[in-house]
Amino acid sequence: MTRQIMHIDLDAFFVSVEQVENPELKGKPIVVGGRPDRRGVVASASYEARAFGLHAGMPLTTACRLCPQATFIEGSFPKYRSASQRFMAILTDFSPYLEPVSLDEAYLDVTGFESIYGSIYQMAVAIKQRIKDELRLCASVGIASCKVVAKVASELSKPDGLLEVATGKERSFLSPLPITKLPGIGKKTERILNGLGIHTIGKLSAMPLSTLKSHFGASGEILWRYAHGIDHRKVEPPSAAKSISRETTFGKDTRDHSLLKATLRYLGERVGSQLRQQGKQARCVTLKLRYADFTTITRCHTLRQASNADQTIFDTGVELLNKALSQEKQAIRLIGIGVSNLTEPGRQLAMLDSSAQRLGQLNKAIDRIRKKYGFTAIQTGRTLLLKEINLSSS
Ligand code: TTP
Ligand code: MG
Repeated sequence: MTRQIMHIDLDAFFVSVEQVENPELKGKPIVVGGRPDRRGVVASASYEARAFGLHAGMPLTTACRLCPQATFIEGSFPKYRSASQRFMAILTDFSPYLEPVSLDEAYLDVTGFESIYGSIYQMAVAIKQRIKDELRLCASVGIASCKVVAKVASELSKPDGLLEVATGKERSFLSPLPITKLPGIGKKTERILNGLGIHTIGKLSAMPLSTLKSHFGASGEILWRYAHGIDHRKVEPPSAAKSISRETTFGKDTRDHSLLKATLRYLGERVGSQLRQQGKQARCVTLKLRYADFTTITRCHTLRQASNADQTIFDTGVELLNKALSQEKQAIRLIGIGVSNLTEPGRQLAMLDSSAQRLGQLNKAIDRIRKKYGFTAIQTGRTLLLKEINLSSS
């Protein structure tokens, strides 16, 4: 059966999120990445800025020289992450066969969905509309029988585009396009191919497989297949997380044990909360420390019984911390805590152990309050110390 794959990519993602927040920025050359006088590169440029030659990866100083009238924005990752989560949630509503590729890009396997939406094209129109209605963002969509052609189609349709390549037309669609449109062809491959007189995907597809292999080894065969519009890669939903962790860097290196423990409690509660959200328990707790001289250590402890209780995560973390502090006297720059070896909860065991059961109920109640009023709505005594300091963690 012929597959139907969609590739969806948001237009000028970081910039567009900024424009939603501040509509005055719409229709103007905007750059997200940092101030023009700082080191760093362009992360996202509005299409108006691209007209001046600006693109992702360009040094900010060059961007400023080419387009001094652009507005330069530092950007805020948590904001983009949250927009990305909402974007992916919309896509999951349309098909469970979702493969997120980056924050603003995903493949959907939509084979057979035409019976629900009338056609795959109509389905794509509905997806774009929901993204516009709910997020005020523009997405470009490519539809084809395989991933590589769907991706090339969505890129080509940008901005606010929708392009469907009919099954059987993959090769004729790709043929006139410059080789740089094919995923995987970077500057170096382009140079070599140009040296061989190859500038279009059509020319590339006419090359003998053996010649491509002799120049590019194993990736020569992938190039040859992509150029023919052949790509058997499946849309792979992400496998469940194997570990969960949180860490934070202190504004100033510290030796203050109370501060270290309060931070550990806070980070541990975030880990515990995510663990319970996923309906998992963990067997392994890991502490991470980075010292003033940047040496980094991790220490882990395997629990006798899997747990998702904040108290257990914290107690284990503190034990590991105390041991580490007794061995190394340097000030600490970063502290982190994580859990791994995740399992589905063994309810039977928890029922036998009434203290584990009580902890479980307590954590459930805390999670409910936090879901309603925000994470810091309820705080354990130890983390109150942190009220004075920045609670951000990554
Ligand atoms: P892209 O989808 O590559 O770029 P874009 O969404 O800004 O523009 P387009 O309309 O062409 O899709 O990347 C998505 C986001 O990822 C982008 O907004 C910023 C971030 N990013 C970087 O931080 N650095 C980079 O080098 C690139 C390419 C993207
Ligand atoms: Mg994008």
